[in-house]
Amino acid sequence: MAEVQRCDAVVIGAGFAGMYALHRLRDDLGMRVRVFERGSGVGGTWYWNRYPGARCDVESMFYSYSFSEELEQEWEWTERFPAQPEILAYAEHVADRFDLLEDITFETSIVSADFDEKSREWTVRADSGELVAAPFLITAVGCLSSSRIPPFPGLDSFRGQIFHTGQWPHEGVDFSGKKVAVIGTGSSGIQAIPKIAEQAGHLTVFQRTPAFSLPARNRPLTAAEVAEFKASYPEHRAEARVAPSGVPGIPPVGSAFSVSDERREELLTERWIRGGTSFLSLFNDTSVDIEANNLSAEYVRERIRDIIDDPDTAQKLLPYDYPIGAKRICLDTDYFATYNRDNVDLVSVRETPIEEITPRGLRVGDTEYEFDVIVFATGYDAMTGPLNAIDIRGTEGVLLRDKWAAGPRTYLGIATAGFPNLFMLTAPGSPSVLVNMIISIEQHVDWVADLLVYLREHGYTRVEALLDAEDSWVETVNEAASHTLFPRGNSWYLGANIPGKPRVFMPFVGGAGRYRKICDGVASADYRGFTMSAAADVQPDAAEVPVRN
Ligand code: NA7
Repeated sequence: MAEVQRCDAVVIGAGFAGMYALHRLRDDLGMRVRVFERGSGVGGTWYWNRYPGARCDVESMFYSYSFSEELEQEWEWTERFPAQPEILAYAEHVADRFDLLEDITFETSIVSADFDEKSREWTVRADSGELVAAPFLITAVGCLSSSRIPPFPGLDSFRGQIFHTGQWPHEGVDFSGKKVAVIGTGSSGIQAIPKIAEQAGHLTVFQRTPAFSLPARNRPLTAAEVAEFKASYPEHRAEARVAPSGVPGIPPVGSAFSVSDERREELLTERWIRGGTSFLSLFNDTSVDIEANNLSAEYVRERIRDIIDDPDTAQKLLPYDYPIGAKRICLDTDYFATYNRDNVDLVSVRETPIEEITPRGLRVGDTEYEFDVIVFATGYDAMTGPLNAIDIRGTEGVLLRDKWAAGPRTYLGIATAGFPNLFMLTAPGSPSVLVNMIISIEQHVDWVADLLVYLREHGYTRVEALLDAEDSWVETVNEAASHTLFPRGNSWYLGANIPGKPRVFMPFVGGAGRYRKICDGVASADYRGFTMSAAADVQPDAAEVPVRN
């Protein structure tokens, strides 16, 4: 039986959330923290997603930590939208600069976490066999970290190479001269396809649902731009924290119907040329009114028709299945133009699905396609997947995934009744994936840190979300989504990409700024919706072993 190590908090995951949680709890609160990370390095999403073309769709100057002015000033972003290698280098720089590595155990997954009511401790078990007990457990497992290859028959029979965009080999993949398939046209496929097409002998894209994609218009940042931005970083950050998307934007001009057809076309064209996701926030009714939405959607369809030379291919690429923005909007660089290349074909698998993977390739209906390489850009078991993969047992041994069998239930997207002293960073019920993730992460970690200080100051050792508060928050999250067009897309936000997954809209659509206010209101009302208690009856463990250093 492995000896149980003890510390003050266990953090699962060393992506941006886990790294900041470690820094905040250890360096500001003086806690002994152990972090466990599945990968061999920090960076989370940006550690795993090394596929060609991987890039963030939030602008660099905002997709970065704001907690350290020195860090803000010393780091140099080079492009408008940061590419994966640069974000990973940034994460590694942060880990070095703040001495995070010494408290992170890499290449180790947590397989279970059990709460013991008597000792008021979580005991986590790692796949290495290591056991660690701590009063607090913080999950920083990411929203898109359980990558998914659909269970196609014959998958193991393929004689070529298979890759998933979310588990890309560190040494890269050489596509030169090869016959390549990409399955999936979400954000990952749309970013990878143009890059793979440049190298491959031949590329065939298998598309089930055509996606809306906007031009990123990525470009190098100029030294003057960066200097100017850095000179007023505090103001930019203050704006970002209250902005709905966690990134300051241009205010909407009003309803899509408040302007003439000509003016609407002009405005949409301006946004199309500007690049990025601000196209979607031009009008204030795009995300709530299907008629208004369709005006922006049709504009994008028109651009696709303009770009694609072959009308049949254009027809296949036109997105009609869902309102624009109801599935995650994609940003691309030359995605649609890639279909004009001689070495690229598009196969629609909407009517006739991929039936099996064969030793030589894959089969759609009666047609077998042969490949050297198959790239799965088929997405993730989003948001709940990484949490449900761990046996997290709360009071009375209830498993979190059983509690969530009909869909995730949280209070504020951070805690859940029956699981005391557990904080889930950017969990379902928080804005997370709908906004700038780093803003969400900092807000969550800071809020948890303040709560931990509150507990300490009041002598409390146990905190748990109340069921009523949770029910009412779930209601708020559902209600917010129901006023939008989000539920009309078969998206991973809804769990609709996984057969059998409960169809529940998981993120809070009310915006980062509003969410922050709600959380602050809860804190200033003595953490309304939580029950807390002191440890009068808990025996401290005499054999406590300090873990740090
Ligand atoms: P997504 O957005 O979930 O996209 C997955 C894609 O894979 C999507 O086009 C799916 O089609 C397609 N897919 C999934 N299963 C199949 C099968 N069985 N056959 C054919 N096609 C399939 O994942 P991404 O990795 O692109 O992006 C995830 C997030 O990462 C993204 O939103 C950003 O936030 C960053 P479907 O649309 O379901 O018909």
